Amino acid sequence: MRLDKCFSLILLLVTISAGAQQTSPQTPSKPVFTLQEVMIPVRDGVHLQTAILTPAGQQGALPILFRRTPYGVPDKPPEQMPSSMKELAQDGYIFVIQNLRGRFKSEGVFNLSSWVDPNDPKATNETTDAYDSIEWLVKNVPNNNGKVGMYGVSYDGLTTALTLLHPHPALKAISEQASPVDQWMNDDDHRYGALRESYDFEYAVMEQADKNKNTYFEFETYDTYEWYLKLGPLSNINAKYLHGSIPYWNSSVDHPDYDEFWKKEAWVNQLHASTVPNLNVAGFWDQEDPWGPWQIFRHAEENDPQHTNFIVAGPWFHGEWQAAKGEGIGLIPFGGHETSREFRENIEAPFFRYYLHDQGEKPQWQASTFQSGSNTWHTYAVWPPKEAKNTNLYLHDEGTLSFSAPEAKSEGYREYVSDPANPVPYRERPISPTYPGGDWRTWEVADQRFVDHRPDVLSFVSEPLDHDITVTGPVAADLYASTSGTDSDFVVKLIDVYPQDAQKNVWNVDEGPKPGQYAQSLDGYELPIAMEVRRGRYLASYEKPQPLTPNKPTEWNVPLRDRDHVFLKGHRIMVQIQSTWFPVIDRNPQKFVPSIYKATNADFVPATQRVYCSPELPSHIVLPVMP
Ligand code: PG9
Repeated sequence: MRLDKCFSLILLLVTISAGAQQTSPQTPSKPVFTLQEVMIPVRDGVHLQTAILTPAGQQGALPILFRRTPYGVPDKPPEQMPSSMKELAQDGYIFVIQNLRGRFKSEGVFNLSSWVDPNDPKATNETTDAYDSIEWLVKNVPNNNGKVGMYGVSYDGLTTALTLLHPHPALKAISEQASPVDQWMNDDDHRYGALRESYDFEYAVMEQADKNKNTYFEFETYDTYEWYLKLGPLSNINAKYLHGSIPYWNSSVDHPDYDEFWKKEAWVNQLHASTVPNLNVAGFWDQEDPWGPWQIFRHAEENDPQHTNFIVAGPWFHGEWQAAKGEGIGLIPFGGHETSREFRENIEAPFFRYYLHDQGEKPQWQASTFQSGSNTWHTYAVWPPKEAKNTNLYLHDEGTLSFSAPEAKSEGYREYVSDPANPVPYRERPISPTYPGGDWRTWEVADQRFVDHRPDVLSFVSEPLDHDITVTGPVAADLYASTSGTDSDFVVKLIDVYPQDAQKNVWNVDEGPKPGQYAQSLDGYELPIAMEVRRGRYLASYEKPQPLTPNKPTEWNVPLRDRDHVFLKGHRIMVQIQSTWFPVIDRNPQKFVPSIYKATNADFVPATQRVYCSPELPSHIVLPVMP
């Protein structure tokens, strides 16, 4: 497989192919695996293209580590050991990689779907395809020890996680990593019903335009902000470009609300027990699937008497834990740690070693994190830790933030005009196409000073902290806000503002980073810790969108997901609020229409937005603060 055909760095790293980026220069160049390609038959007669990588010189029976992907399998063995596999390979595994049905040489149709119908004995889906393939593998792969593990990031994580619904008896352990679970509610395609416009469109094209490759949509301008703005209403995507040719995009258009189509896709709602030992892995700054792993973890927790359900989270972008080292994200260093290597060496490899090789110990914790801010590894007996105490951080109308509730003294609100004709960019322009670009990976840690001067972005900031504040567990915003329109979005960002003297800690290039040192001046850097959007039409009901009453203050609960971060002494905490986040989130017309996919140009209107900060309407962030 050619490297430039791979859609993301992470999948590049996970995918086995020989390339300088993926190999350790010290490793010898003799082949480390032999490769055999087979077509595995599944229950409906479809054959799935599968690459089997057997360690060169294998002695004795080994477990199988299986990965199922829509992105292509290797056609030749790697000459050197990919760094992302080194720690696992040291224990000895037969690695098996399979193309999903309908992708590349695998027969059948690729629906880009997570629907598993437990009541239809004839149905085929990713759960049954995994089951049938494991059945075939344990019977046909020479010298396997009868134990299978599965793992993978993102789509490969989804196919791993879907085995939880009906695992094959030989499947002894899995590590689901950044799997989505409900594509209307969160992760790749929507956030509580708000469309992730650029992602949903570009990804569907990538996977469904051509069975035999990953296709990058050809934009007429490099700055996709400009392209999406000129595109206008969403209906123009099919009218001008796709002409109904991409099934998944058509499904998005046909199902704007949380209807049966999306509820069937929300496979995690069928999961109520830990059916196979599972190491869930999540990135705090995962720009694609930050939410799914926590949902899988929580659903499996409903019934986990053997304690086989674990979660690991770190300050990573999508799949960064498979990078060679993981020493930082964007400009933010991890205090000298090689977090990705440390994760694989100390957590992932021992996990599979215990369940597939019967060696070592079971993890003694339920959750393990690499905590940002303090740059330290932590383990927790339960998640969220019981010691964390929910503490309200209030917004004040003079633009400040504090732990004291607002008093009745001034106006009690702040306001701005949100104009869909001039939306706030989600990252600094030019915004390159999502794939195969590099800047997409780290946009969630971009310095938010690039927007805080805009009149349609409200900033609230605390005094410099006189002690560290450790936030561990689920964070949420509770806003009281109104719009002069009949539909609207509110985006909330929780930000760590670095002190103005951070530059004294810039590291010496010859010596490399030491804890607390930065790659370049981070003076005043505004580092987002959590960001999310809510769409007004879905505040009352996800199934039946409803117009908002103009200018009526309404409570907006904005979940900001699980976190583990220390706001250090001397830093300040900031909250930014805005009503557009483009083009990662489509523009809300701000006038209620039955379906935004059918909105016309005339429906997009400016609106005056108010955020209340009064004793009666005290907008605040809920922080789980550790003692
Ligand atoms: N985030 C991608 C994805 C996963 C599952 C469904 C759709 C998209 C991925 O990186 O694979």
